[in-house]
Amino acid sequence: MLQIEITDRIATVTLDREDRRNALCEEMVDQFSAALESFRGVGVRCVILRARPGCKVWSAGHDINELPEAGHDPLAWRDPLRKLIREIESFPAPIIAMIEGSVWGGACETVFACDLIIAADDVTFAATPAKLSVPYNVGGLLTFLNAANLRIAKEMLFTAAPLSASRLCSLGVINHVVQKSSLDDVVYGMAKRIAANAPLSISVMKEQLRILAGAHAMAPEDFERIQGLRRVVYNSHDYAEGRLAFKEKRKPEFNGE
Ligand code: YXS
Repeated sequence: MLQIEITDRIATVTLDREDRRNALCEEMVDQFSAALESFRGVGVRCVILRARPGCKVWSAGHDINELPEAGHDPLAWRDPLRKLIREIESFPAPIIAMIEGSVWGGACETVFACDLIIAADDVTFAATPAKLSVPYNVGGLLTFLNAANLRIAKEMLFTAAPLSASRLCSLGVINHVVQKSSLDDVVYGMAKRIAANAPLSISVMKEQLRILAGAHAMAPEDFERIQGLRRVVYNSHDYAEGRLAFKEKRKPEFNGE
């Protein structure tokens, strides 16, 4: 499900599950974790996360077939998507998201959790919890808030509509949007520049920024209220309907219950 290559301390991880539009399943996330572990051992100084060149879909997001039945939290701590985000954020070297094609659902958060984002000029991002009646989790919403401002996060999450990479770049959500023909040069040029710098200083700054970005005080009762509200959603008819409609390849009929 992944292709791995390492050259001059730069690792390239290529999503390779095109038959499922690179949906992020548990097995793929486990392979990704194992790859990052192996990179630590050989002193990799920058990781590039990409899909196959010329892909139409970078990733269709969380594997919907692995979303639990109603009554279970679909984005609990042990969920593969949550594990993937934590792996990206805690890996000591910078991870550059190299994007072609369209990005959906949890794959948007995956890209936003990466340290740098460089996208081709025809790329779009669609955050889709509202399409499936999924109650996004607190850490995941924080990833969106740290990547975009509140207004843009709300537009993405409430409309579930694709936003263009150029618009997100103008808003500072994406580092660079380039012509597809120069994507490789720009990404690997940045990776080489990072790999030539001091790895210890970079890894410590990455961890400092992770801690600072996640430093949000919250009263325990507020967290419990959020979790209670999320439980209402993943116990709802609409959550069950969202998953069923996808499986039956039809438009969901939400009734707000
Ligand atoms: O019909 P077969 O068996 O060939 O399988 C189809 C799709 O069912 C499958 N597939 C997926 N399987 C599991 N999880 C997915 N996310 C997923 N997406 C696609 O791949 C085969 C080819 O799909 P098809 O025919 O639709 O391809 P396409 O090129 O016409 O369209 C590509 C997409 C990405 C526009 C389309 O597949 C699509 O809309 N996929 C779902 C995108 C989405 O809503 N993702 C959110 C997943 S849930 C998630 O990420 C979070 C929990 S949340 O919702 O909170 O963000």
